[in-house]
Amino acid sequence: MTTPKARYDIRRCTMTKPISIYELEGGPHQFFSPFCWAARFAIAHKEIPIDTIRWKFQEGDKIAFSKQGLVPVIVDPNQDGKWVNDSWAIAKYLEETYPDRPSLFGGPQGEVAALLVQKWFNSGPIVALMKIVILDIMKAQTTPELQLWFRETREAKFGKLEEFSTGAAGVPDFQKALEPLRQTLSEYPYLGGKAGPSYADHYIASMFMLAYALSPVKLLEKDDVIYAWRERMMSAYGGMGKNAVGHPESL
Ligand SMILES: N[C@@H](CCC(=O)N[C@@H](CS)C(=O)NCC(=O)O)C(=O)O
Repeated sequence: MTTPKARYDIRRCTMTKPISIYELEGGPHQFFSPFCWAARFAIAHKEIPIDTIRWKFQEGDKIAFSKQGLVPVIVDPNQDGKWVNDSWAIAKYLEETYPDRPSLFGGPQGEVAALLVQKWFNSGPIVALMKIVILDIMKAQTTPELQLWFRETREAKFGKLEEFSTGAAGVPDFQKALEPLRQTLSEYPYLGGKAGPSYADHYIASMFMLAYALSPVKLLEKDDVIYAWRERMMSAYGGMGKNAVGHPESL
């Protein structure tokens, strides 16, 4: 199978002011929010430089202007400082605002397909992944207060974290949950097809970036087509994924 290089023209980046992104950080410099990563990949795909504003849980006051408390939030100085929150809304905003740049969806049909990919991942694989990494997410919080806050808010959703967590023992379940992705990537190098990555690729890659940022657990076997795809995604856009702080031993 041919593996086209992700299109990325760094020169075009200099023609547009950086978009600021409020990005969730653990310590030190571990960017672990999948939703922030999805937005980050999408901005890079549009060949727009990124200005990272580090943000931690419970810093809602810093993004109060967005009238909600979750990241990612982006601020676009090329559009009079317009802000957008929510990774999906950000992808749609970028596609609409920068139609002359490489497309995130490849057209309206691709937009619907990208939404389906997100819904699929969120309806199963995400829980399998959470079981592997949840304790690592808690440990990455930089103060005991934040760790306690993380525990309390997540235990309300998942129950006692030590019981919910499987650590590395959950890898076979996660791999099994990825079967539709595996079968698709056996036929195409990207969810965006032969041309290169699309937003559907960004979304799933962002989940692997969460794991890479915080967890030493190996999620994929080397002979898995998803492994090679993850390598391509982490190397895309100037190696944005590979250059991030994380656990190379987990790859
Ligand atoms: N649907 C939102 C989800 C955003 C989200 O849940 N962000 C998390 C970080 S991964 C957050 O900001 N959490 C802050 C909190 O729970 O207070 C998106 O896709 O952007």
